[in-house]
Amino acid sequence: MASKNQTLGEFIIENQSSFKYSSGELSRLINSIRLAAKVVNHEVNKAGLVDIIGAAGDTNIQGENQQKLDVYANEKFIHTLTNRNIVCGIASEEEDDFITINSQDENHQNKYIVLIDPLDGSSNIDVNVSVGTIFSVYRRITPVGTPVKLKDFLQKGSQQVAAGYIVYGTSTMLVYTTGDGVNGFTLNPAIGSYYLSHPNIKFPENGSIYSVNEGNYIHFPQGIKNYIKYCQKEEDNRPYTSRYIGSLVSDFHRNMIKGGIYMYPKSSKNSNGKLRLLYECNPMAFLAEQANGKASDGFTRIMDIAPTELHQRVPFICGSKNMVIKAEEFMFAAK
Ligand code: P6P
Repeated sequence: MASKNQTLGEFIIENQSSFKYSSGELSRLINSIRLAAKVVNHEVNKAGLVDIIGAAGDTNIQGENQQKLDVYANEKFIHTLTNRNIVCGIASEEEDDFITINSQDENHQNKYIVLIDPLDGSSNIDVNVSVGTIFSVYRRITPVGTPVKLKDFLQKGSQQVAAGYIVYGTSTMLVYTTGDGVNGFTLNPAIGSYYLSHPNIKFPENGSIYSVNEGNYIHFPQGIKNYIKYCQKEEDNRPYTSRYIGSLVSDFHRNMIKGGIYMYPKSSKNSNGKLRLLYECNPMAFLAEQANGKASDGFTRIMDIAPTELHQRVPFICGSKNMVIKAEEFMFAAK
């Protein structure tokens, strides 16, 4: 049983046996993410002080300006995961293709792959708004001992063995699941340890916060427009409050604690929405469902979507179960 103020290290050891693949490798994987997060946190927290912010000049496969901190975070997570000799492959929002990790004994014995958005919400870096890292972990499906293949990365979200995020906010938190609930750990920067601050987090089944970029309203599907008007109607416990940080991890985290719904729908500008299925929507959907929430594209459970490409986008509706159900009702009614 988790006890408050337990360190992340103690928690991992205590709960390792409950993880059905408990071989210690996943624990070492979570530990390596913990380490990389501390290093990235240090840079994020001083971003305004050194010339590490601002566009790196390059653009990534998303066609977005790569902020230097994006590049830095990407390099740190890839370096840490590679050096710990734990994974056999990595896919990242900042990398055009997946990376094959040749295990130090060159025989690809590692059985986990990681997909990562190293610094989500990076457009907020220059304005001192919280950003986050999102990660998703699978067991490979191609034979151990061979180089990973694309199919190892194109698994449904329901096959994830772990997922989580780090939110670099007013405090730095690591929130993750291995399929046995969601737990949040807060970093004590003075000693560099994470402490269990939010054991067994659950989405309130109902909420009164909706998060969506209403600047895109005229481009939304009619079902989303109708749901937004429902949220704004003076009736029952509505109108709801609108909160939109522009950083998925922060909006998700607030909604999970307080209750709420986050939406990034498709639009006439983004025909499949903006968010990436593999390293944004699937990990957040795994966390949502483990916290008694719900995640869909408006019609289909996110973790049932069969991926077809590494950087594919999907419409994303996620949060308190009854709010997502209501939004889906509006989507089906307008179909
Ligand atoms: P928009 C950040 O770029 C991100 O991927 C999410 O973290 C965030 O919720 C969304 O995009 C913001 O996008 O188009 O509203 O600025």
